[in-house]
Amino acid sequence: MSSRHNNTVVTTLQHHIMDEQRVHRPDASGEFSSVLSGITFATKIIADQVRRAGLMNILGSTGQTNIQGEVVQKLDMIANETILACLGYRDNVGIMVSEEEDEPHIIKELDERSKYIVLFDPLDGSSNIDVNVSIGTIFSILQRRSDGTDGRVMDHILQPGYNQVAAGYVIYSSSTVLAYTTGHGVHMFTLDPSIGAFLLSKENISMPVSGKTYSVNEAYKSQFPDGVQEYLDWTKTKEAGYSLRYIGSLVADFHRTLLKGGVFLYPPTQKTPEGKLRLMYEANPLAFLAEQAGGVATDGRQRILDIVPTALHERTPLVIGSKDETDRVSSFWKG
Ligand code: AHM
Ligand code: MG
Repeated sequence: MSSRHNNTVVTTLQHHIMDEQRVHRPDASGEFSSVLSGITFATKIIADQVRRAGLMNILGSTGQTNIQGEVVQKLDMIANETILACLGYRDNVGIMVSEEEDEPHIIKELDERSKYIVLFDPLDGSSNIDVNVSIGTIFSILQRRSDGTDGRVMDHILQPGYNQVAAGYVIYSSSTVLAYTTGHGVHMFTLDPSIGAFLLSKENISMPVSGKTYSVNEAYKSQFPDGVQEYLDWTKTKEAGYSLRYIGSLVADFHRTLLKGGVFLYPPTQKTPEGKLRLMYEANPLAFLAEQAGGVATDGRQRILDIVPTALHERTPLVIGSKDETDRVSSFWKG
């Protein structure tokens, strides 16, 4: 469903989700669209808060309280509470899992009505907030399992990434952009702040098959496995001719890799032998998007989406990006 404006077709995210449901899930009840629209509503509020972040510091008299005497909260806590508030009252969401909280939020008993489990990193890359660098929200949606759980909450949550029914991210940057997939391609929307709507900007995105950009925190090189170090040495040879781009904000580094190609790596280090990034709400959703766009995501050993999680906040090494570039990393490092 789209509108025509000056001979240009304008499609809102809401309409896009409804159209997708009509084509791919004609029997759908609309509950799933309602979960997605809850998330997008929250991200509009977060985008507004991110834009005001600098002002909040100015308005806060001591750094502790703002001009109304309210406590100035950290933006990542605001983002967390915003998502919980926007999704918590929806009948169809049973459980929410946030990077900011140790335990899952059990909102309702999982049943036919409240069958969705939403996992999210409310504000990824938050160390970049104070320096005006892009940050983002990442989300993953699972459905409760229909068998073999005896009602155990963790069994419903700890599902491999290939079970995701949707995933996406929002990047708060020069513009606010949302990318999502439900397993039928990756679609991108740009927020028009004047009307408060996400408008379709790119449909069925393909990640370039190759791209001579690698993205890694190379300061840790001496701590990386030998194969990764050899790969990084190779990127600097004349024949390779690569460029390095590293923002230190996963959503921003992934967004660039999705559109321009290349590879992002966060390998194991001596300090973080399991990797730093979280499987369930960072690696899994981005891996789903990468694969839907024709890219690849592994932990060096296996496909990210095949990993069976054993803990809520489990970490994983991550190699994600263009097919040729991730293959190249694998030819040096087997994980
Ligand atoms: P966060 O979820 O606490 O923000 O940490 C995750 C971030 C990612 O956005 C980014 O890719 C990575 O940490 C950067 O880590 P480092 O500073 O070690 O390079
Ligand atoms: Mg994060």
